[in-house]
Parts: sequence; structure tokens; C-alpha cells
Amino acid sequence: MADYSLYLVTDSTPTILGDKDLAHVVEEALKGGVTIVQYRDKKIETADLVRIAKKLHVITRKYSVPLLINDRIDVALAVQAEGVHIGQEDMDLTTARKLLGSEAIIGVTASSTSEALNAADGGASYIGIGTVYATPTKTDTKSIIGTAGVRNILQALAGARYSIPTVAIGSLNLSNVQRVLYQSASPHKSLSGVAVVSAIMASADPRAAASELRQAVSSAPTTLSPNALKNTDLENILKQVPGIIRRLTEASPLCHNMTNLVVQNFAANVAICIGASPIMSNNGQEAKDLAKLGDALVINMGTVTPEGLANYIQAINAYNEIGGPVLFDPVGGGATGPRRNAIKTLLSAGYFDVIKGNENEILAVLGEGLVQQKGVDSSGSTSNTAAKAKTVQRLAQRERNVVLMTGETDLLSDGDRTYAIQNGDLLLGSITGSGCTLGTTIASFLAVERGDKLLAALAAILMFEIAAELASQRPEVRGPGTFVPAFLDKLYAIAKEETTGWLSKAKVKEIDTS
Ligand code: 3NM
Repeated sequence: MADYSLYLVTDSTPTILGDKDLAHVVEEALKGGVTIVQYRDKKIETADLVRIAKKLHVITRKYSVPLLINDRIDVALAVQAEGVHIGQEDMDLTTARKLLGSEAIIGVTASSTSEALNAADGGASYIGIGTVYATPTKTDTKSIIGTAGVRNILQALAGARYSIPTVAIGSLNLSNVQRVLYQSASPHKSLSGVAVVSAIMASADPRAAASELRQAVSSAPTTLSPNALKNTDLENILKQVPGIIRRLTEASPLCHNMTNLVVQNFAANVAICIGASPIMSNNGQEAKDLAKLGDALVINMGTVTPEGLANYIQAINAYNEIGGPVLFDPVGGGATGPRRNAIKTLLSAGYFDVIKGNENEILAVLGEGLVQQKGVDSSGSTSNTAAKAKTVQRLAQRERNVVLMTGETDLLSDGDRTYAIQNGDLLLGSITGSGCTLGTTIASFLAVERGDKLLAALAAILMFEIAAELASQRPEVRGPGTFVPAFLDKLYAIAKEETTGWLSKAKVKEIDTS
């Protein structure tokens, strides 16, 4: 069977190929490690198509790599290419198979589960799944399906017991291939590879581009796993919380906050009190240097603007590139259209180790149906704990990360383990920034506990919420105004181990979501 791990689709348009020679680029890409080539040119005369296809076939044969022709069965026959790739609007699969024979590789494009199942049923050799993300290379794409859409298709194929190879396409490049492979994998079926156009064809050094991509697709993205060192016993999990706090105060990790105007000062104070070292920088250009320091990033979209969004993306890429933990707080995510779009943009721009938000925000991230949120605050819930737990688990499974839905009962899941936490104090709801600073706290914990991100988040939540309970009981606390300093004092006292025994107040319960 063909190796689909790095699938090159050619493009001869000047915006992508530039003044480079097509055959030379293809040969360089083969030297770099491309495993299959599709010759695609929608604009050229048939005679030229055949001439160039012949030339490319001489080259691909030298590297024992199959050459497929886009759309044109006649051209594939004329040059004796190994196969074709056909879209939903091209010649039907049955006719193509009849013309090319049983040995030929025939790939079919699918953007939905029904198209994919039909292709598999009809005897396609592989399925090209797309469009993953919008791409300037092909602007007439039917639907942008994201990693969640790819995953649905893989799940449907696995469910119907098809072992057909699959590749994904659409804006895939070195910065996102590992994440896309990881996030799109369903429990029983993963992508066989990735298909790219511009990531290789537009590169000044196609050989190096192909070689880096090949390396990326064939190595496991270890930094992305939400629970590489998974703890399953709740009692054992809770026992580890003080040790994590100690590691935090000893390491004093940098917590890079790209946060809203409202909470910057409060978030910096919370970070200092728990033992982290805050930096409040909304300038994406600084992110590469900050990411290199090796700690965590908070993306809090409380006061998002188009310029802010571009900065977030720069920072997410910088942290993703080196596996630095990133927490996403989609503040007010369901409040306006631009915020809902910002969520979509950010989800496709990179990987978040943890997504935290109130119920409306988490529903907005899930993106199933319109959630109308009033302002950024949490508002009356419409579902019970069991339903919320399922939502949180589903999103964690979809994004393959850790998701926290805050509320009177907090729900935390890595898609596998789901916990309900009933700590905290009502006064947290009467001050601004309690949710945002919880994000800062969790990110700081993620910086020192990377093996089990769910454990990191749980430890952070418990420290934060039990500190609030203890603070509210202080005699000097008479309301929100006096609560804030008492709360900071309690966080500080717990970090310094001046307050002990607090963990016995933890109210955590495992939820059976089956
Ligand atoms: N087919 P790039 S998207 C050729 O969705 C093609 O079927 C697509 O280009 C589909 O790797 C696409 O430069 C172009 O984003 C992909």
C-alpha cells in the first residue's frame, strides 16, 4: 500500500510557485521525504498537462513514489500514472475505477461523513479529508471542517469498519501538523498523513520544508497529551496537591498573561501571592522570547480587538512550537458575534492545554447552536450537573485537552476523568476578575505540573477556592471590598505554608459520565 504520510499536491500558479521550476521543486520535495505526489493544474491545456505529467512521472519513479493526477483520468492513462485524485464534482468513482483498473490508486475528496462513507463503500483507495482550515491556495472550498470535522469522519469510518487510508488538507504546515494529527485522531482511527500545497510548493527551500514536515508527521507530539502521566485515584491525586504548590513556589514560574484591561493588576497580584512570577504582555512580538523562558501563557479574551487577536495568535504559535502550556479563557465568548468568531479563529490557530470558562463561554467554545450571553458574567444555568459534566467531557474529548466549566459546582474533565468541585465562596462572584485570575493560577500550575494537566488544574482550583472560603471567614471581611485583600493574604499564606490543613476542605467528586 502507498505511504500517505506526507502528500504533496502541486500548484503552478505564480503566487505559490513563484519563478521556481515545477519539476525541480517536486524533485527537491521528494529528496526531502514526500511520500506521494499529486500533479494538480486546473488552468493548463491538455497537451501541456500530459507533457508535464510525463516529466514528473520520470522524477517520481526515480524515488519510487506514486504520481497521481488531479481530476483527469485521461491524462493518468496517457502517462501511466499510478492513479488519480477526484473531487465530488469530478467523474464518479465507479467509472474511474472501470477505466483505470483495480490496481490504480483512486483518491476521493470528502468533507462530510456521508461523502467519506460513500467513497469508502465505492472502493476508493484513500480519502482526502478537507478543508481543515481556510486556505488562500483554494478559495472555492465547500466547507471548513476543522479538526473536529476530520475527527467525526474518522470516527464514522472506524465505526463502519473501514480501514481506508486518509489524509487531511487545508492550511496545514509545520506549525500545525502535529496538533492537527493529534486533535483529529478518533479512538479507533487516525489520519494516515497530511496533504500540503503551499507549505512545500511556496517554500524557498522545498527540500528542507519537506524534510521538516516529514519529521513532524512521523514523531509523536508528546507535549500535547493532556494526561501523559495519568493519575486515576482521586485520593492519590489530592495527596499530590501540596507537593505541586511547593514546586510552584520553588520554581516561581513565569506566568505570561495576555489578559484584559480590567484584571491586569489583580491577576498580577494573584500570581505573585501563589508564588509565580507574572508578566502582563499583550504584545505578540514578545511571545517568542517569553516562551523560550519555558513557562506558561494565559490567553484571556476579555477585551478582544482585531489587533489583540493577531497578537494572541503570534503568542499561541510561539508557545505551541516549544510545547509551553497555554490556557484559554474565552471571556464573554457567547456575548457577541466578533467574540464567537474570535473563538473559532483561536481554536484553529493553535492548541490549548486547558480551556476554562463559565457555562455560556464553554457552550460558545463548543459552538453547537447560538448561545446568547449577556455581558461577560456568568448567568442563570439551564442544565443540571450531569448535563454540564457531559458537555465539559465532550469538549475535552473534541479538543483533546482539559476543560473547566466554572460555576457553583465546577466541572473539570480531560475527556476521560471528570470531576465536580464544590469549593469556593459566593464573594468570588461579587468581585471582578475572579474567573480570570483563576486562569492565571491554573496556568502557573501547568508550568510546574506537565505530566498530568488535569491534576495541575485541580490543584490550582482547590488552592484558589479554599483560599476564598478561608478569607470570607476572616472577622475583618464584611463584603467584596474587604474580601479581596483577605483573599490575597490567604493565597499567600497557603503558598508559604503558613496556613496548613486547608486541603481537608476539598470537596471533589468523580463523576461517572457513562
Ligand atoms: N484541496 P494549502 S484545500 C488542493 O479542501 C486543495 O479539498 C482542498 O493548500 C480541499 O496546503 C486545497 O496551501 C489547498 O493550504 C490546500
